[in-house]
Amino acid sequence: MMTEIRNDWTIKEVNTLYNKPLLELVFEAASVHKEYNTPGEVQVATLLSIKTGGCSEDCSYCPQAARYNTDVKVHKLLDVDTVLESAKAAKDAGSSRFCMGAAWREVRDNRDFDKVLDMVKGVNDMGLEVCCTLGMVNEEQAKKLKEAGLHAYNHNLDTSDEYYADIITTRTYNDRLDTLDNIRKAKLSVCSGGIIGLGETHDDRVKMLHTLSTLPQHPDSVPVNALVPVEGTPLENQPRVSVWEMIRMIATARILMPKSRVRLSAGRIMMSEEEQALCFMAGANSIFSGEKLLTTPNNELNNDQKLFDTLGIIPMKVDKKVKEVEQV
Ligand code: SAM
Ligand code: DTB
Ligand code: SF4
Repeated sequence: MMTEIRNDWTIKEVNTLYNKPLLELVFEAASVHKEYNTPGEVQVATLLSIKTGGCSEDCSYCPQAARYNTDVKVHKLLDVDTVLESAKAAKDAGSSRFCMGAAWREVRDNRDFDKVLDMVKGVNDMGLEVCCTLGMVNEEQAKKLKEAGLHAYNHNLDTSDEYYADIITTRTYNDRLDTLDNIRKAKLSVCSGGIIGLGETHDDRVKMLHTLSTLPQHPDSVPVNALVPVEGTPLENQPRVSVWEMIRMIATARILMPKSRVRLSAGRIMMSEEEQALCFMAGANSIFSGEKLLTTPNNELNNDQKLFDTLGIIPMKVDKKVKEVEQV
């Protein structure tokens, strides 16, 4: 019998899973992963910052907030052609998903949004899965993005409801959940996850995983980021999280949300090949590849291809179906 897909997990159950002995947890996650996905298939996504820096928000981890003094090179929205060239290069290099990020608090109905809609159309026409992360959106904007050909929208919960106000004061957890609702209503694929290493407790991680896995539908993708501490941000001196904590998060997410793509996201550049292999074993089946995430360095595609060869991993093909994840 297949392990059932559930969105009625209790905090206690999530807590018990999260606190299992690590190897037992990884073994269970690997078994669930094998039931629902093709192990050895990993999605390769490429990120591009289409509008960098100058953001009005105060997310304490983010180098793009205008109020912090960081080295980020601020630029306004890129031209459509420049973005399409980047998308083509990503496709040629073997990426199947192209994700465009903008340092905006929210989408506004103006000419910049029209330009983003053109970018979405162009990238979709290339046959790539297009993803955007543009801050908060209302239902009408989400629908416009969908009509332009957008496949997925990334909007992270980042941490627990309780810890959120310690990290960001310029918006609330409910604002985040409302945007996730709007994305779902527009029938876009939902991408939502979080960051570890913000100074949160284990309970905060458990609560975030509980919130994600009890949404009306599991997010289709769940990025797990390790904080990249950036000079000039309030979290610049946060100690690096141990790789074991990343593995624990990935494995727990995999068991809670068997069909979602669990993405080993920021922080991968700090990991050895062996450490990454353990993350794949624990159920991670998506990565960002390419020399940059949004503003910080990332693993080069060439090296990732070598690692894939070593581990016998095959890059996932484009899949534009929005999964209707059946829930009980
Ligand atoms: N402005 C939009 C928003 O906040 O949703 C989109 C871009 S924002 C940079 C996308 C995500 O990047 C954030 O939600 C956060 O999870 C992640 N992020 C930003 N800075 C990070 C850092 N220094 N380390 C790890 N993840 C980070
Ligand atoms: C996600 O969860 N991680 C990516 C993507 N979604 C947009 C962003 C990570 C950003 C890391 C810091 C930077 O490069 O600016
Ligand atoms: Fe702005 Fe997004 Fe960075 Fe927050 S995470 S400061 S909203 S770009």
